[in-house]
This record gives sequence, C-alpha cells and structure tokens, in this order.
Amino acid sequence: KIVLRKKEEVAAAKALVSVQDLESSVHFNRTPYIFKDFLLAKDRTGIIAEFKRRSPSKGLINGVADVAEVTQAYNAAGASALSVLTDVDFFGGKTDDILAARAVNNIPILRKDFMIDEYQILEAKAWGADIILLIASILTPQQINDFGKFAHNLGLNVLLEVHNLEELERSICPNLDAIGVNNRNLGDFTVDIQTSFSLVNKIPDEFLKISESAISNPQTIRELKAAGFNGFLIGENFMKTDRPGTAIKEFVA
Ligand code: IGP
Repeated sequence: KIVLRKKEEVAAAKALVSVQDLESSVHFNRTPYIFKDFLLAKDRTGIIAEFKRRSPSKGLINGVADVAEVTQAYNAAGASALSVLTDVDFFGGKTDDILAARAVNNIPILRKDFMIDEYQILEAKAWGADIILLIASILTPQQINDFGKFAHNLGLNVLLEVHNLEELERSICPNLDAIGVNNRNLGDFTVDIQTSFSLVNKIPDEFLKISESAISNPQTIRELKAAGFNGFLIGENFMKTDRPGTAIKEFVA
C-alpha cells in the first residue's frame, strides 16, 4: 500500500521537477556531513532527534510545532543528527521541512521517508539532507545495494532499517553506513524494545548501530548503549509535548 502510494507521489514529483532542476539546486554540490563523526562525537548525545507531525499509528502528534525552531533546539541540546519526515500522506511532512531545517543547522539531517526510487535520493541531496533511509521490508536486496551505491556516489550516508534477523541477513551489503533496528513493527505498529537487544550482536561491527522507535526514557538509552548501540532515534517522546525543544533538554539533562 505504502509503496504504491509512493510510486504515484514520485511520478507526480518527477513531472513537476526534473532531475536537471534537482541537480542545479543550491545544496546539490554541498559536501554532506559524515554521520559517524557526529554520532560518535564526545560532545554529542548519539540521539537522532525526529521532527514528526503525525503518524499512522498515533494520529496527530503535534500540528503546531515549527520545524526550524524545534530542530535548532534539538541541535542545541546535543542531538547528533536530525530526522525529518518528508512523507506527506502518512506523516504530515512537507518537502520544505528539510530546507527549513538545513538553513539553521550544522549537523547531519536524515531524510525520513519510504525510498523506492533513485529520484528521491536526488531530492534528498538537492534539499540539503546528509543521510537517506532504506527500509528492508519494502525493498529487495538488489534495490538496497543499488540505492546504497547511488547514495554513496552522491556523498550521502545510508541508514538501513530492519525489524528482524531475516531482513538483516538478506539486506546487508557494503553500500551502507548504519543499521537501524526498528522496535516498531511497520505491519501492525506493535512496539518492543527487545527487538533491539536481540539483534544488536548480529550487526557486523563495521556498521554504526542505531535503535529506532519507542524510546521514552534516558535509562533505556543507557541500556541500549551498554548493549552496543551508537545511536538512538527518538520522535514521539519529544514531539508529543507543547515544547519538543524543552523536552529533549530535560531528557538529556
Ligand atoms: C521514531 P518514535 O517512536 O520515537 O516516534 O520513533 C522513529 O524511529 C519512527 O518515526 C520511524 C519511522 C520509520 C517512521 C522509524 N522507522 C520508518 C517512518 C518510516
């Protein structure tokens, strides 16, 4: 369902903005930040802080927050990277959100979306993103390898998302930088943090290890860190409050 919807969305975008237009955008020739440098930096928290207005599982989370203001506050609180949802239909994202975040932040930005076409990777580069997401459950191993290579050729960092051992084993390839274990099952939206603990030792050490979703307290981060994770993707816990920027500050204090 998501993939079909995305295909239509990409076709519509292609009709409006040509590849040539994307390649001549102001950000297209900028050198992306290196995800690893920020994730492992001593003065950063390892948190990838997400800007998310709504989700299929939770409905409306925050309809009023301003993307520039919130991402700047995330950055100031020590986030290692920012995650910005650009999916319109399911997450209420706007493509302009990445441009707005890029304008006021000097840390990596993840384009959080369902990537199914190289064109979306070119968009990510054109908007000033540094990292793209490849979701194992909606892509073939061949697509993951090809999109990973395509992104690397543009200097972008690649995060592969998996939810179980089978996805991890079939999807792993050299054209990746980080592997994220999603604690949320995208099929039925159930969450279980144990998903991360059970998969961490199956991820080869050459990849950064990220735990994604349903992280709601600092104690969980300490446990995930002890288990071997380098990064922690958090959205709802910050976005559900009136002031996501204040929420992250209190969280890391
Ligand atoms: C953030 P949470 O539970 O902290 O809001 O989760 C992030 O992991 C989640 O938004 C996410 C996601 C995705 C969204 C993980 N993988 C894939 C859309 C598509």
